[in-house]
Amino acid sequence: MKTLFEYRDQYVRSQPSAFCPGCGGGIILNCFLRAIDDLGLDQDKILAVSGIGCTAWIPSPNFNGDTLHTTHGRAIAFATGAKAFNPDLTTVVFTGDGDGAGIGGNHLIHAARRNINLKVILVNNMSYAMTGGQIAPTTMHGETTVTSPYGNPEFPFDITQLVKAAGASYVAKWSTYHVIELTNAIKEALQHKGFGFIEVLSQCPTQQRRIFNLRGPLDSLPPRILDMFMESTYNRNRESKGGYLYAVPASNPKKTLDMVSGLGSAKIVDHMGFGQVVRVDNPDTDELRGKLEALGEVKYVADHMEKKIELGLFEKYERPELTDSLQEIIRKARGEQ
Ligand SMILES: Cc1ncc(C[n+]2csc(CCOP(=O)(O)OP(=O)(O)O)c2C)c(N)n1
Repeated sequence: MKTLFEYRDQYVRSQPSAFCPGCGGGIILNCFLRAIDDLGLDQDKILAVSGIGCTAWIPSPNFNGDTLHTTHGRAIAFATGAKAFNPDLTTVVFTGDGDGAGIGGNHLIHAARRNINLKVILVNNMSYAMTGGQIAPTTMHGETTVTSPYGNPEFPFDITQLVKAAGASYVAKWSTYHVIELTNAIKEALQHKGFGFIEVLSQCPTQQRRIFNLRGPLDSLPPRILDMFMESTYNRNRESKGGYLYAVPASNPKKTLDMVSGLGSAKIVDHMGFGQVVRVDNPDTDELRGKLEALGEVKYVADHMEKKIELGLFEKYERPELTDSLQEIIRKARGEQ
């Protein structure tokens, strides 16, 4: 097993980081580098393509291989050209949710439809982060951003389902909390012949402090957001254990926490759907529900699966791939058999 320094020296160009402290970009770069290292891929035969935004800086210029930093929303279009011209290149696109699902959304669905052998890592930080945190097509309904100070009036895309429906033959979704699963998914996608898509929920302390109404010092936020990803998601390929409920406070979470003491082990957690809630762990959830509902400080009692985001592997199957079909057309056009 390589040391962190060996990974860095082999795969990362030495330079100051462009990321804000606590950004998820470094985690995603790390997972990508470990995936290519585990697979023994030649970094000189990898092309990393990105558009514009913070996410675009994950490979470019950090990755010590070929990188193509293109225009906003057009990374998949550039990558399609590069891959069609040189099918032997392992071509990986890093795109933000604004870049890939907003301005570049059309390229995304058509690449999935064509089943071109590209890998797309779409980093969903739920806003246009680089330009100040404006609403993106992934911002959740009701959330506060600089362009929705009274709450987002729109509803987001479920990008994973969109890409799956468009025909992608490998689709997975993870978060920056799930580093092992994400690394394995990148490896699986790289080995898959066809359009491979991975959506990654990523932390952006700079913008998400507003979106999720997180208070406290900035350096306390990255681990809190990672915990929030853990608390607000479940793995569709593994049964959820349960044995706990969320008490949504009527006013103050601290007051609710004090009131539930004695009903089970309880703590205040951040939840992407409910905000700050008190999680009460007690295997007898039926009895617990009655007791929580009887407390004046509890506005609502939520089931352990309620408003959770589904992660895991969503699609994996084989079907004809575009660059193979293009090569066949070239052979035919040249009169070769
Ligand atoms: C054609 C064009 N429109 C708008 C911009 C301004 N712009 C730069 S980055 C960005 C947002 C990127 O958001 P996202 O793709 O979600 O990436 P993030 O920064 O969140 O990683 C925008 C709108 C641009 N550079 N080019």
